[in-house]
Amino acid sequence: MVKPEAVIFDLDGVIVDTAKYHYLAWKSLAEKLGIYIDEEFNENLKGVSRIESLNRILSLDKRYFYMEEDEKHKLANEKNEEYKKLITQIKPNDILPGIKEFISEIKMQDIKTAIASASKNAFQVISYLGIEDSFDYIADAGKIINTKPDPEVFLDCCKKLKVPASMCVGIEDAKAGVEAINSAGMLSVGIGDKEILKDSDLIFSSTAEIDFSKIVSLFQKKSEKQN
Ligand code: B16
Ligand code: MG
Repeated sequence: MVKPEAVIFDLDGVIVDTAKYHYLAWKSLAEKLGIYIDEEFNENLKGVSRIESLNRILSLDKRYFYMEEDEKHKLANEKNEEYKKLITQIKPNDILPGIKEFISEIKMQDIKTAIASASKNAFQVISYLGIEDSFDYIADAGKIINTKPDPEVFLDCCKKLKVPASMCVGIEDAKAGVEAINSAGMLSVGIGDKEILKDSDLIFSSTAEIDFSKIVSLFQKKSEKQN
């Protein structure tokens, strides 16, 4: 029976809900610039790199259509300092429902695990959660040149795990992330809104709903079609 050899997880929005902290930090920076953002707009920032998130916020106000790169980096850094303060609240209990059980289930079946996050704070967040040992590999976002929706971070995980992309499953909460998994040639599992994540091979409305048997059965169907 064919089954996946690795499961590659996004971090923010799949393992832990850090979106609320990213949002608070961006909102506070945006307010200083006289830009208003709400939670609906924040959806566009999920899975997107720090600098691209800033670009999307600045594009809301024509006064900021042009800004020197140095100035942008200063602002992005300011947001990050605020974010780093906020995430000190993260505790092992904040791991999203069902994730611990899901990781134990796949590990019992000798399936490898990795983290493919766009966040340069990923190692810190994982350490606050106390789950460093749950993963065979954690990608370093600082070394990834092309961010999601480019597949680079997912392909980096496959390479380090020594598993072909076609034998991997990727789990994401963001549209850009699902696109990245699909372009990597992996089976994509979306967590969240059916409309936003409609390009996923399989969607669960929340982490509590993740069902490994459904993933395996779809994985088998997909492999049969390809052979
Ligand atoms: P940082 P993921 C992404 O993490 C977040 O979803 C996104 O909102 C954030 O801008 C990005 O990381 C960069 O994060 O500023 O901490 O480097 O969902 O790919 O785990
Ligand atoms: Mg995410």
